Amino acid sequence: MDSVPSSSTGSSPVYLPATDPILMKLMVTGPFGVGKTTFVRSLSEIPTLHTEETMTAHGVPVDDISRTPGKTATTVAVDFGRLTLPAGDLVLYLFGTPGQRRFLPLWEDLARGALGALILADTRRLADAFDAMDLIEEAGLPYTVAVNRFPDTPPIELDKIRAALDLDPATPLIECDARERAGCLDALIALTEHVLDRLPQETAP
Ligand SMILES: Nc1nc2c(ncn2[C@@H]2O[C@H](COP(=O)(O)OP(=O)(O)O)[C@@H](O)[C@H]2O)c(=O)[nH]1
Ligand SMILES: [Mg+2]
Repeated sequence: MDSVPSSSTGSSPVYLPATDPILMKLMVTGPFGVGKTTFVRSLSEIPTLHTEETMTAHGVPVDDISRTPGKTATTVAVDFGRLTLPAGDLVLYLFGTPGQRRFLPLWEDLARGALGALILADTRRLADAFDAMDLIEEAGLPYTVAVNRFPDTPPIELDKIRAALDLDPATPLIECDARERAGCLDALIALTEHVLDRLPQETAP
């Protein structure tokens, strides 16, 4: 690949490939506390942009942190990161959304121009993913569901999760740990392939 030097660690800034890369805007969405910010942070090859605000007692009635007791901040606008896929010709711009319904107007802005979405789900409260699935389906975007593995969850059975979420057989469903880059990368590659498969031929790169 004809490109300027890039990082293989995924943690330091890189330049875009010198060849004409294909740019793709993707959303990373799902309920509050499911691991969206962690996911974008794990994958980005540039320093990520976050809009995290400290959670205070005012949020207690509306933001349930019982499943993520270590969570002290919440996204109020966007997480932003960038990832060049290993082949080097596809550059993904990742836009992580807030999880709470009260940020819906922002969410709609973030969806503009996106080609697909990764929806994170937590098996301890699977039904919370329906909100994001509804929004993404209304926006007409292809999506992939990634089940973020938390330590106190029973073994993940993807067949049962697929049935519980009533996923279309063509919708990719995979398991990851939002803190580990390799699994996050697999999730994003699955989404990217799904998006490319669904682009009309005349607009496909
Ligand atoms: N054990 C575990 N904790 C996670 C995982 N992903 C995120 N967390 C933690 O869960 C909390 C919520 O994550 P965050 O990324 O802020 O969720 P968001 O609200 O969806 O952006 C944080 O304290 C993370 O450190 C995971 O895969 N496993
Ligand atoms: Mg967040």
